[in-house]
Amino acid sequence: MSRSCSILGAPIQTGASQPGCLMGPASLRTAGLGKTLADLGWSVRDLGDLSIAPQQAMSHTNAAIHDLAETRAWIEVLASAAFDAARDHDFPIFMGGDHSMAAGTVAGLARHAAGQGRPLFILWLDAHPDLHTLATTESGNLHGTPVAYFTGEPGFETYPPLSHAVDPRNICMMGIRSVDPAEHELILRSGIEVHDMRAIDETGVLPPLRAFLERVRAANGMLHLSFDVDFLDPDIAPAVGTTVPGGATFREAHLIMETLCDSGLVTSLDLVELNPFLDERGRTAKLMCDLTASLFGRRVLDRMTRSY
Ligand code: NNH
Ligand code: MN
Ligand code: MN
Ligand code: MN
Repeated sequence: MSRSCSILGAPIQTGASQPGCLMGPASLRTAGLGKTLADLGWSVRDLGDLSIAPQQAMSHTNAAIHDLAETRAWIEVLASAAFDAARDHDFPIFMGGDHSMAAGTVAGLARHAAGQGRPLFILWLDAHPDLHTLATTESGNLHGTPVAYFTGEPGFETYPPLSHAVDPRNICMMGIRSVDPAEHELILRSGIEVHDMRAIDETGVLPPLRAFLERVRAANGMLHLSFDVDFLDPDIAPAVGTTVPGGATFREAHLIMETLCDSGLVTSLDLVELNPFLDERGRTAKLMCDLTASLFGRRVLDRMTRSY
């Protein structure tokens, strides 16, 4: 019997500064995400897009914060939808939407993992650690806050109450190359494993990835991959509002996905921050689909075999 995956759209953009991420799910569907996975032998269920009700404005002592009520509502809806999707399918995929949505998806997945009696691990592929609290964010863009929230940092009284926090020692970040001072301080005291781009330049992606996967396996963990488009170098992935030069290459990104596939350990996925308004003829959306295909079992040799 084939394994089941679900794809669920979260057209949220209130956590970012630039509009456009709300078209992310449509762009990934247009690039053929569902069919790509079905062709790889997965049984694919498209659950459509989530939505939120109109919200009353919420203010915060940090006046930089914008769209708090909408973002909070998205997090609440997503936490519940992610719990349901993880219960009902072997492998849920959450299509963003800006990265504030990970506050919801990870909260729901942590609740699901706790119900299974298993720890939740997070692989965070991003140019940024997204470790601001509502007190420390200076941009006020809430896509910079999900990791601080789901690890149970204080200062999130206006977000939905978190039922199960993720242990910071179960988080591995790769690709990091833009860190604000408050985030740096939190990295040092939290025990989150961070491999910045300099570390990747020095060792390549495989040694830190394999060491992390061994930890997940030894703990019988569930593993959620949260993939921010800006992890990739802007030359190959222009469709993101917060490009940072010096990102992961095409082959580094595929090698990570192929290695994750071989491990069999990944149990859920966020595809976030795709802004189709900034894309060039769909190339970033297609790349995100191809990377997902590598994670779901596409192999160069299989393709050669099929074409002969
Ligand atoms: N750290 C910055 C901020 O808080 C950038 C966050 N932007 C992201 N994160 N795209 O992945 O505004
Ligand atoms: Mn499950
Ligand atoms: Mn991010
Ligand atoms: Mn980012």
